[in-house]
Amino acid sequence: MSHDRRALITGITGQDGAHLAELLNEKGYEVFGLLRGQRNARRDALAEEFPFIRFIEADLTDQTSLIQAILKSEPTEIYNLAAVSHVGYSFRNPQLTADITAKGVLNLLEAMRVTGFHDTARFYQASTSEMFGGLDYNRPGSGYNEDSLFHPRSPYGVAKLYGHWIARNYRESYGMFISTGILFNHEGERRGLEFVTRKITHAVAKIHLGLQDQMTLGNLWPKRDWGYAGDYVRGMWQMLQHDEPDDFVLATGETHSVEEFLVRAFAEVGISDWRPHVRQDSALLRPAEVDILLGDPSKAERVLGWKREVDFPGLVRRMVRHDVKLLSVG
Ligand code: NDP
Ligand code: GDR
Repeated sequence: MSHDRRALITGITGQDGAHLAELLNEKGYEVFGLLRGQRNARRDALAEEFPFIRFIEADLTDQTSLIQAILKSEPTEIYNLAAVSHVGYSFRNPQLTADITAKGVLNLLEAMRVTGFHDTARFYQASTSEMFGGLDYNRPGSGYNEDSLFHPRSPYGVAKLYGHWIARNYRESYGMFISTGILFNHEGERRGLEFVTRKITHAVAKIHLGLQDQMTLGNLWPKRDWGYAGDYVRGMWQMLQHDEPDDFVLATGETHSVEEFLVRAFAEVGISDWRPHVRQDSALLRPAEVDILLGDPSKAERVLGWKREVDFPGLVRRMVRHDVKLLSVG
């Protein structure tokens, strides 16, 4: 193997996978990406955008394939970003969510042990603010930190909590270099259209261009701590460069409602009377909602020197502008 820094990324076809692949390539890593399925529709687009990625076929639910992936890539760092990551989908597919988002983490950690890479490779686990749940009793006024109580509110959150604890358990039991990033929502122009921010900016761009008139949403009042994905993958990398493995919250320290995001997105294209363009559908409500999330990133700022660069207005602006440009071309 030529490079002395080799990263294996699971979830390469997702939002964070693309941002991280780009960052690690800039830093001189050889980047390997796990691709699942017989024919992954994202493969060609990714290969065109990032010709440096070396794809390896494997699935988090198939341990033999994970062992092969590690043997082929001989990674110095593994970033486990793969998951069923949509909260609403996890309510409809709870068992699949447990198999991938929870047990998939164990499969990958065991694959590291079987191959002996647990001694040398560093491991990042993509944990989430959804583990906190946003309830009154466990919510510190200053925002959730690494020591806050967990109370997940969805099959996704529960599965991620297993992933978080099995990762910590392997760190404590086998002395592995495993860091978990408890990341609050992060968005951007690469966000999947099934998540509310991108769904909004894409629809606002279409409305602006006269390609559609209305969008359909669920609850508008939930609040999230929304940052930019590019800032957050930098934090993931910083966690694995630190002297010691640890757990870190990445967040902006601000919280805004879905409605605030919506209002700003419409304002970007000069629409102040947005209500005629938004319909609400109870089919988009979740059996349990996370009302409010606010994170306290002070540990990551202090220990890693992590700092987010994009603020909330900047995030909405870049997403709307990107989608207007994207749809204007087509
Ligand atoms: P995405 O939903 O965009 O990407 C999920 C990735 O997981 C896709 O590449 C998908 O591949 C892959 N995947 C799903 N199932 C399997 C499987 N069985 N085997 C292998 N790969 C699989 O997520 P994000 O990029 O937004 O997030 C990355 C990670 O960070 C996720 O674990 C998410 O839960 C977590 N997270 C995300 C936050 C956010 O705000 N974005 C915040 C906190 C945590 P395919 O294309 O084949 O479906
Ligand atoms: P979230 O993101 O559940 O926070 O999980 P999502 O964008 O799906 O929802 C945010 C809030 O918006 C409300 N909402 C809608 N959501 C979607 N997807 N579609 C809609 O039409 C809609 N209308 C209103 C939701 O009810 C919710 O309150 C994301 C994922 O990336 C997780 O993987 C990650 O762990 C967390 O962020 C942190």
